[in-house]
Amino acid sequence: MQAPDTPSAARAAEINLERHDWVLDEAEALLGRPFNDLLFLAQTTHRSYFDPNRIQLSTLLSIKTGGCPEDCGYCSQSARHESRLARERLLPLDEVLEAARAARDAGATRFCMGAAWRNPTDKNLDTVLAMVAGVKALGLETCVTLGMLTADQARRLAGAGLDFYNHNLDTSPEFYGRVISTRTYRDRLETLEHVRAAGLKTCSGGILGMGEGRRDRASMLCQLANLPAHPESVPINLLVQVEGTPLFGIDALDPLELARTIAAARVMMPGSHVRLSAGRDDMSDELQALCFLAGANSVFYGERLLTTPNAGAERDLVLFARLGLAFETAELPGREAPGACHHHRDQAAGNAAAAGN
Ligand code: SAM
Ligand code: DTB
Ligand code: SF4
Repeated sequence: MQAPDTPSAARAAEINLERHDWVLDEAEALLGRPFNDLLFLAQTTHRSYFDPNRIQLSTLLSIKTGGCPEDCGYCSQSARHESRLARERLLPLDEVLEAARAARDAGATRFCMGAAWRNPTDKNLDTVLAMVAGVKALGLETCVTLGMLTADQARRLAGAGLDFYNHNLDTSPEFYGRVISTRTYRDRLETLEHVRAAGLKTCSGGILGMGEGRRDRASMLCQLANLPAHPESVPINLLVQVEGTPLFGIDALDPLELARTIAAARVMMPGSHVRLSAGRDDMSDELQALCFLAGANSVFYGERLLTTPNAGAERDLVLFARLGLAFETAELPGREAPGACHHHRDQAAGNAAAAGN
């Protein structure tokens, strides 16, 4: 019989736990473990919760671009920065549904609609509710990110059949004031409370590479993991540097810190989908592979994020085929499983063959 204090028993005790009592020193120590130990723990944890060779694909659409009154230092859409994108109107329903259909046909299972608002007005929300219903009817999971929500707005979104609400904590409470001044960390936590209370699934994560330190990354993960329920979806974005924003030109993050943060997110929120989110366009295939090994099991899939380019479906299908990664399917009635769709399988196989595999 194995003594309870052997390394393997200790390791077994480290995984399979969904905890909500992380303390900052502990999370920072996790992030700072020897790289191989951290990745092994993350991959072992990942395997006890998920099929390690399957990822979830979400496609983004900006339904209302630019002219945002908030001052988020990373964002191209703030009216307060020199980057100032042209302010556009809320897209018409038919354009949104056309984009959703294309995303579904390309293999995505979730369609995420983002609006450059501090918060939606009730009139705008009516329009979004129609979009949610229309996108759902196409057999896609739905996610929206519209800024701060009242409890009543969250309930109305749930009533329309919305699956996920995305609202990121973005960074640690300690670093937050260096990035955003127009809304508080508490405001963000309150919106997440409303989302949970309405019975919506939560999508919440943050951005790395904004000049924060490892302790900030650990602190952000503690905030997420210590929520009353782990967010079902945890997007980890790498800052996309946009000219004219205050964070443009900041030193790039060591890519291994991204892999470490993904691994720690996997260990701390073992049952959540961890999404390797913005920034993939500038990542090597090898760095992405390392992040999948660290436990990332979701990506934004498609040609664009909200206002900047994404890695693109063609490149992704080759990469997924090279890694033997299959797509997750949405458990929604009336939709064909993308992994089972001949078009994608053949396309991925053809692309991989062209890539010499
Ligand atoms: N306006 C709403 C809000 O901020 O609550 C929703 C849309 S906003 C663009 C959604 C999230 O995208 C932000 O919270 C941030 O985490 C992420 N994001 C925005 N610009 C980014 C950038 N340049 N690089 C990485 N992530 C970014
Ligand atoms: C999230 O965490 N990342 C997405 C989504 N949620 C809304 C947004 C990424 C935006 C990247 C910069 C841009 O395209 O404007
Ligand atoms: Fe506005 Fe959202 Fe951009 Fe902040 S992140 S400036 S709230 S669009």
